[in-house]
Amino acid sequence: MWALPRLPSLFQSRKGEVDLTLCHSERNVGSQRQLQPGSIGLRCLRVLAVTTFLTQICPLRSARADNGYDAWLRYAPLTETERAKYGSFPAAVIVLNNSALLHTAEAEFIRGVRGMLGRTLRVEKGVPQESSVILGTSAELHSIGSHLRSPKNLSADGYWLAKDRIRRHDCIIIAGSTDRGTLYGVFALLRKIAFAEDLSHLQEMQEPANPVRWVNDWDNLDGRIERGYGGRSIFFADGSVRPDLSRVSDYGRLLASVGINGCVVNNVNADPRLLAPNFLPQLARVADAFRPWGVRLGISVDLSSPKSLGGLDTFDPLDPRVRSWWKEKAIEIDHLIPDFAGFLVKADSEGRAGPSSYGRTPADAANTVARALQPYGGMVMYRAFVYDHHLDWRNPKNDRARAAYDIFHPLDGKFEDNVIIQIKHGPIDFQVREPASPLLGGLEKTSGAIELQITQEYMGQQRHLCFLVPMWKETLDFDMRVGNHPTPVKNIVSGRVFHRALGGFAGVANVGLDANWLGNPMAMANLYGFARLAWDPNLSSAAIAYEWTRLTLGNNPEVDRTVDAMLLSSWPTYENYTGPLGAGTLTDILGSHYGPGVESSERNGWGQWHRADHDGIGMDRTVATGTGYVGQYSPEVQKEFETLAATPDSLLLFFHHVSYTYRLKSGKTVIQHIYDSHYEGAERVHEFVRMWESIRNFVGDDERYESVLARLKYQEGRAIVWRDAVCNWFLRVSGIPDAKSRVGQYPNRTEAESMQLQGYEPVDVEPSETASGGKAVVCRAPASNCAASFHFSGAPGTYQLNVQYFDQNNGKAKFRISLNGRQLDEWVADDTLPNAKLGGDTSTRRQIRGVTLHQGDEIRIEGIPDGGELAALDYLEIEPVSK
Ligand code: GCW
Repeated sequence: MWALPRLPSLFQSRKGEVDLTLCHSERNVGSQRQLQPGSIGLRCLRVLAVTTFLTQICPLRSARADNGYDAWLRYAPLTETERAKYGSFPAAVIVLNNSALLHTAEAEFIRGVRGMLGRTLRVEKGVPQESSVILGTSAELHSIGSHLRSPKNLSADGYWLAKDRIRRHDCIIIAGSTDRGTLYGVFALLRKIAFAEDLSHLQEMQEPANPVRWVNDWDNLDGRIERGYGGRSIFFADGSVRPDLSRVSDYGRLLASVGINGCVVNNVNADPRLLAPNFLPQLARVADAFRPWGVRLGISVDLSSPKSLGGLDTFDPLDPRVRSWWKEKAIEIDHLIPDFAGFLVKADSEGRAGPSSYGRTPADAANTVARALQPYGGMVMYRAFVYDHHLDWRNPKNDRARAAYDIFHPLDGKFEDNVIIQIKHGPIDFQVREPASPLLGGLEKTSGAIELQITQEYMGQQRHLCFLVPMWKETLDFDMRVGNHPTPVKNIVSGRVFHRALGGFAGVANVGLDANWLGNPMAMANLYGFARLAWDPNLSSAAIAYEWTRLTLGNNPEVDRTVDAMLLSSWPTYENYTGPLGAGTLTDILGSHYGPGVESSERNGWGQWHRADHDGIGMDRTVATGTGYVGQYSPEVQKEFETLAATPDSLLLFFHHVSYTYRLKSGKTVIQHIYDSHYEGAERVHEFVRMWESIRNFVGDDERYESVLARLKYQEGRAIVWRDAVCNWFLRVSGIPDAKSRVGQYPNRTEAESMQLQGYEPVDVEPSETASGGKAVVCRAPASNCAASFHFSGAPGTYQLNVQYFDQNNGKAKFRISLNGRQLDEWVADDTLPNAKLGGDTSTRRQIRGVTLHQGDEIRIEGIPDGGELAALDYLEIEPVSK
């Protein structure tokens, strides 16, 4: 009998004992909670003591299980000790106006306080008659006390939190510059309560650094999401807006809680149908769902719409008929969505239509659309991601990295005031390491926004832990030295450096219908971190990690320490086992952008070249001998990158072509760094698993605990796939062996093709480095059940068995492994990895821990194919368990 992989049963701990914590009614908040007499938790304990029919009598556990939906807004009950700090917390809340936003703020505040402090606040009107929480705008505060004034005038969306006496009553004031600011203040105060902060001297003012704090979602009208890894669209299905928009409203809540004020809901590869007269009312429903949360709706538009949708014979932005078409469209939209945020435009890029068809510039196009929106306060976010993807790779002077600056810098000052140039943070495309895009320092008379990618397209697609805040911080802190002055990117995009009224952040989020939004609860740290940086780019990575961990996993110091350490080292770790020294993510750039594919970026027009060959690696982008890209930076920055001597190791291969034996500043050769970093990265992921396991008893929620653990174990195996593929490719191409004799030598492995095969047949895998020894075995018809076996010949002892197999996405093959005829494990290869082929995307590891082996033992792996999936095996590794 084949069984699906087993999760631990609800009331069974890993040791097979009954887990008492699971019956805890307040289990989300960690281990420090005390059971109260008569509490459900204590009742459960009693019940557990007398019965074995646990699941029938203590069903609370699953009801409380956290599936990640509430993300950082869990409002989990504080401990009694923590609650004691809020003994004198007001019992009433007074709301100073009647707007929809303040109703939201009031309801949210009551919800949060009820969850964390267990009290339900009364709603009162007018001046306080008792100790109260006051919600309103700074202007409205005067109506209840003329002395109530925020320390300075708040800018848009800012808020003031204070403790003050009003008519002899101690009150807590949450006052925004606008209603939206008040809502943000509510969320900020709730965060403080979640952290169990003392509020007795509350006095804080906050203003966002950036006026534009938007997310972009790349959703298609059929419900698929481009580069989305968290399920299907929350906005669209089957060509229309979904009938039920409750997820949109909950998304609005999540976004508002961290200060996001705009959301573009459809793919930048836009479908013109979105602007059709019968579609706009549907979009108005989305705007309605967002509005109570202060999130304005924006949409991506296809510049060919006047022709493809409007029936004109042109979409030339300078044609008067095209201009009128956009004006009419803007009127139509304003009628339905009065607070419309604006249009996002991808044009002349990756096959999208654009002004170049008529010999016009991006400024011509952006301005035509911007003028149409101007009367209604809408903006145009025009993406600088414009490049030729048919570049001639044979020409060493060609360089995709140059494109954004070459195209947009000459247009500086030619854009309308409501145009913002949205610039990807690096000059290529969300690679694991890139320098800051020179265009971020190249627009002085035009507003700009930095585009960051929250969805982990090149960063492990949410299956790998990769906290991106430290990477984003490097770009935000990158000093462009414009005019020889300190000009960090964060101060340019905020508008401060060049005195622009607009500017800010756009983050590609791509949330989906999965319960936890992004497909992995840990990935939500990136959405949280993006928003917090958009609000305040001076926050440190550590502070953001700390906030997120406490809000998501509770206030347990052990959990905080461990998870923060994992988060903060996860990006360098991912970099280590994927793309070293600025060479880019060495992934399959022609396909999924997921697994290793070192060679895929070469000899094609996409321009993500690293130019690795027999002699060396790296793109020469210098002014002296290379593509001249370095010349796009200010003179002082040029000095950092023009010479080998000055360039930091981390970006060496982005800027220079060097031999494999070139010695880095670290003292290592390039090739040895490539080998070592891949081994270090894989080893670190192994530690992540151990770290997560060490906090099992404190995380306090089995569903989340298990799902994160499963992902980390998967990542542990994947890091080895990456390590081996990249190292073997470089070994083959450079011919230089690993000084530590690891690469290409795997003494604990038995290749499947060298086992005794029944029904299985060997096949070559392409590219060859994505399978051990370049080969796998597959179970093909007429066989319907295959086996590979061999006899163990090593020293007797305890081992971990690692079965390397391929989990294609076109079937659900089954595997079983047995020792001397006794089954050790069985599983179904039912993951939905982004490929149907054997190779770097699908190679997966199954670990079986703690197996005792003696010489001559027979190990047998059986596979049953399903659909197109051929139960393919790569190798078995018998790993000694370290003492
Ligand atoms: O990185 C590339 C992605 C495309 C995306 C494009 C872009 C929406 O692979 O899927 O298209 O960037 O940013 O426009």
